[in-house]
Parts: sequence; structure tokens; C-alpha cells
Amino acid sequence: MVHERYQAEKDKLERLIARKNEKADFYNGIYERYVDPVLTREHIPVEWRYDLDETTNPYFMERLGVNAVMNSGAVELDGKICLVVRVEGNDRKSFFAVAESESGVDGFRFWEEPAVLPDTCPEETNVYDMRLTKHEDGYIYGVFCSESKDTSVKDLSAAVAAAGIVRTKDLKNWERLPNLVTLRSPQQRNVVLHPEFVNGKYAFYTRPMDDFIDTGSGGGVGFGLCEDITHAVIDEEIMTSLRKYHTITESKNGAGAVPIRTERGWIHIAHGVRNTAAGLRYVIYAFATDLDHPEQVIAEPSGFLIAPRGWERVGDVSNVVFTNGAVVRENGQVLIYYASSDTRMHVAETTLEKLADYVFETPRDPGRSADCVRQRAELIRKNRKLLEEQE
Ligand code: M1P
Repeated sequence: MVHERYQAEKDKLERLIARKNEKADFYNGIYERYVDPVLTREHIPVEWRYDLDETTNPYFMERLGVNAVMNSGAVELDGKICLVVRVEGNDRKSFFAVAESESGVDGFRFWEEPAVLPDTCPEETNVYDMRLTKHEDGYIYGVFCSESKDTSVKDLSAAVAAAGIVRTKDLKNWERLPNLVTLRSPQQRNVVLHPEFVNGKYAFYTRPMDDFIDTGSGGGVGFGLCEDITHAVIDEEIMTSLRKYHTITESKNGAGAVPIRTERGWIHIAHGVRNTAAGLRYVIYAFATDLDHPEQVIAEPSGFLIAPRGWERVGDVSNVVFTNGAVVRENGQVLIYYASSDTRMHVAETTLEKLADYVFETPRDPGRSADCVRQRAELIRKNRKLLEEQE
């Protein structure tokens, strides 16, 4: 017999999914925020967490709890927005699951079962943060972090991060390809596949790292080409968006959403990390690269695009916003999906036109307080003159 409590929990979930999401009272002219997150752990189907059988679960206890839903790849498929969500169980292991919505801002519902990827790496302990690339070769690729224990050292928590690769046409049937090999970087995380061939080759944005947490000598977001995606090997990684002293990328940075093609260049939405007395602070920033040379940065607006605000600042890993998925719809609407504090998923909404204006027309960070205040004073004087002229 199904436990009598099941229906009440199911009804609660249905009410949550049916809830309309409203635009928040937030303005910066660049994007809009929404009041509610688009996905939380409360969105996880009841059947994924409870044993419904009253004989084996008389107290209707959560047997396999879910701790968080976060860092999700995003793609539009058959007119629906599909997120490949990082679902983290109470056991700290993450897996992927597709959640789908018509509007992209509310109504997200998980498919019946999580994605079960081919299990080809026995040493792999954890998988997370999939970026979804609709590639011009016809496949949708998922590039994710494949984490294994580092058995070469005594430290129990030492780990190795590599870029796992899968491909699909429908987000249901997945083919696993060998992990990306970067000959000059011992570890990789935040790897993104470029949607087009570059000089006839597959192109990846990488994040060279010496260590699992510290990027060490890794100077920023890298870029490399490979001939064969079924045995992807990158020899040389060229630097694109750099880590810089006293900026939002000082500690590290990493590619986020798949680059968006515009007439003026590729727009990238990435994350930057700096250290503080309260620990690492993760923000989202944007930059653009050249259409023919997607490794060459041609615009980099000053500072962050999205930073954690209000209750977004609190969660399992506080003071973090992180993106690995954005969707551009046919009408020009841009939906940027981001997780706050490694706990829940949100959306920021803008248009391609506004995003391009932000990326290409916002001034760069001049790098020093003295120059930053001059930059601001110039803006103030220009505005005062305009206001005086209008009086
Ligand atoms: O905890 C914040 C983020 O930390 C990592 O990002 P990075 O590799 O840049 O440090 C990722 O593990 C990410 O999943 C996580 O959200």
C-alpha cells in the first residue's frame, strides 16, 4: 500500500511548480531578477526521496534526501527550456537530472528519472556542473567536471578534476566519450565546448589548474583546439580572459555559459573569484571575444554582472553566484541561469540587444583607484552638463 502521507507531499510539490514567478523590484537596466528561485531542493519529485511503501517505510521517512540543486547547463529543446541540473544528494554525491519549463522562469518540473550516464570511469567519484553545447556538428555535448580521488598523495581529501564529455540528441540517450586530455595542465574544471568549429577543429575553453582548489600558475580562462572529439586532446592552451590583481578575478575565474554569437563578437558569461576575510566570493562577469578568433578578448566591462544579493548570499557555500548555462530564444530574450551559494537555481532575464550594449559599451576597469575615480568623475560631469542643458 502507498503511504497515506504521499498525497500531501505530492500536492505540496504541485503547488510549488504551479507558482508564478514575478519580476523582482530590482533595476540596473541590464537584466531583471525574479522573486523566486526557479529550482530548489523542494522541486525534487517525492518518489526520488521517499520509499512510498507503508510496510517498508511506516513513518514515511525521507530515505534518500536531496541537499541542493545548483549549477545547471541550459538548452532550448523543442521550444522548451531544459536545464541539466546538478542535484546533490545528502550523501554529497552529485548527479544530473533534466528539469523542463515552457516559460523558462517558472514551472520547472523534473523529468521522471535522473539522467543515467554511461559509467565508464571506475575511479570517478563525483560528477557536476555540465555545460550544454548545441554544436554545429549536430550533437548536443555535455562537458562536466569528473572528480576522482588523488591516490598519489596521503591527504584524504586530495582530488583530481578532469573534463568529462558526453553527447546526446535528446537529453535522454547519452554517449560517453573519453575525458578531455590537456597535455600541459594537470587538472581541469569549468571546461566549455565552443558551438562552432574553429579552423575545422573542436574548440574548448579550459581552466588550467595545478591543484583541485587553487589554480596555482593557471592564469585564467584558456582556449585550445582538438582534431577529434571522440579522443579529445589539447596540446597548447592560449589564455583568454585573465586573472588580474585587485579585480573580481584575482583568485580564479572560469568559463560559464556557452558563448553567444552576436554581430560584434562572442559574448561570454563567466565567473570570477576573489578572496576575502570571510572566504572566497564568486561573482558572474561578462566579456567578448573576436568572431574569427574566439580566444581574443575584445571587450571586458568593468566589474561584475551579477553578484549574490540578499538571501542569495547564504547557503552551503555562502557568497557565491555561479553560472554554467544561458539560453537565447528566437525573440531575442536571454535567460541566464545561475545558482546562489551552491544551494538553488535562479534566472536573470535580458535581451541580446541589451546584453551586447552592456558588454561592448560599458567601460573597462582602469585598474587603479585613482583612474577609477577619474572615470566616475567624468561620468558625473557629463551628466551634470546634460542636466543643466535641459533645465
Ligand atoms: O563552490 C563554488 C564553486 O566552486 C567551484 O568553482 P571553481 O572551480 O571556479 O572554484 C565549482 O566546484 C563549482 O561547482 C562551485 O559552485
